[in-house]
Formats: sequence, structure tokens, C-alpha cells
Amino acid sequence: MRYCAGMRLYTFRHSPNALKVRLALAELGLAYEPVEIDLFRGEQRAEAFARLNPHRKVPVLEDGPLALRESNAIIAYLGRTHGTTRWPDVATSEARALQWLFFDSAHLTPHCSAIWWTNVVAPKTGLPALAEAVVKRASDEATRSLDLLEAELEDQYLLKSSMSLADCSVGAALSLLRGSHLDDAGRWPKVIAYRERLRSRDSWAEAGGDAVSDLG
Ligand SMILES: N[C@@H](CCC(=O)N[C@@H](CS)C(=O)NCC(=O)O)C(=O)O
Repeated sequence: MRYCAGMRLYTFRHSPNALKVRLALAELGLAYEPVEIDLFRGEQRAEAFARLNPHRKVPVLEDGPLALRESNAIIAYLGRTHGTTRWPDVATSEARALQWLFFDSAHLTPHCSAIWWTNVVAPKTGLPALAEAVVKRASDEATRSLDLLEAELEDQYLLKSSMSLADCSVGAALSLLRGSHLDDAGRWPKVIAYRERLRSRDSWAEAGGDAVSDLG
């Protein structure tokens, strides 16, 4: 059953960071009002949006008086407030979930996004490509992160057999590598299987996952 939480999400259908939050909301079964900010048209630069987020980026979650930016902060907030089985209630497990969210923000999404921008966004939209050195560093750093994930994924999900909101973030980031030179099930079999497991969940379709990974 879909519980109407009265929240509003400023999002863009092709945004990887907004996708993480849409996935989390779908996993939690929470209804919300989506407000589309078309980044390809520069709508994030409008003054009205800047009053909500001076950083002029999506996603932003409005929940009553709270306007919260940073996808993984939003996810931790949703976990705390609505998490039920998707967010640990034991401090050590919650710390582990946060560890993965910080890992995603620092070591996964920025590098996977650069590769996705190069392979998918720039060719499909004509937006400017990234410098070769930037893509090389992104590739090297994403490789290190994939090696770590491969070594640490012991079970179906990051927190073992139980799916958590941390999987929404890491799964969204990994989906950006589909079809790239890092989409290598020979080298990272557990990671690729994990990514496909997340993509096969109802939440993926509900959140419009393919609109991000393939700009579909
Ligand atoms: N660390 C932020 C990154 C937010 C971000 O970079 N959002 C992108 C879309 S995925 C954006 O709004 N870009 C527009 C711009 O930078 O002008 C988060 O996790 O939410």
C-alpha cells in the first residue's frame, strides 16, 4: 500500500543522484509530488529554484519545513523517518549503511557519472564531452571502487541478505557503467550480478531507472 507522506521531490528524470532518491521512495512505498527540473534546459539556474537550493542541483526533498539537498543525506533521512525494514535500527548496522552512502558519494557516483557522461550523455545530447585526463582518472578510481565492492559483497545486498536504502545509491551508480569498458562480469561477477538484481526489482521500473542509465 502506498502511504502518502506529503513530500515533494525536485528531480530530473535523467539525473543519477535524483534516481537514488526515487528508488528509495519506491522501496519505501512512499507517495510524493515530483517537480521536474530539466537540467538539460538549465532550469536549475532559475532564481526560484536557487532559493530552495543555493547549490542549484537536484535532488532536493521538501518535507514540511525541511528542504534537504544531497541525495545520500536525503536517503539517510528517509531511512530514519520511514525506513521500516529498509534501514537498520541497530547503530552498528546503521553505521555500515552510512559507510556505503559516503562511499557512493565520494568514490563511486562521481567517477561512474563521468564515464556515463562520456559514453551516453555527450553522444546522445551533444553536450560537451569531458577531457581525456578526467575520464582516465574516473576510470582508474571506478576500477578501485569496483574491486572493493567485489571483495566485500558477501551476500545479495550490501548489508548481507537484507536490502537497504544504501543499495539504492550504489545500485544507481553501478547502472551508469552499463555498456562501458567497466561492464565486465569476468572481472567483477558479484558486482554485475548485484547490479542486475537491483535493476530487476519493481522499484527500478517505478523510479524510471532506465531513463538515467540509457537516457531511455
Ligand atoms: N552530491 C550531490 C550531487 C548533486 C548533483 O550533482 N546533481 C546533478 C544531477 S545528477 C545536478 O543537479 N547537476 C546540475 C548542475 O550541476 O548544474 C548529490 O548527491 O545530490
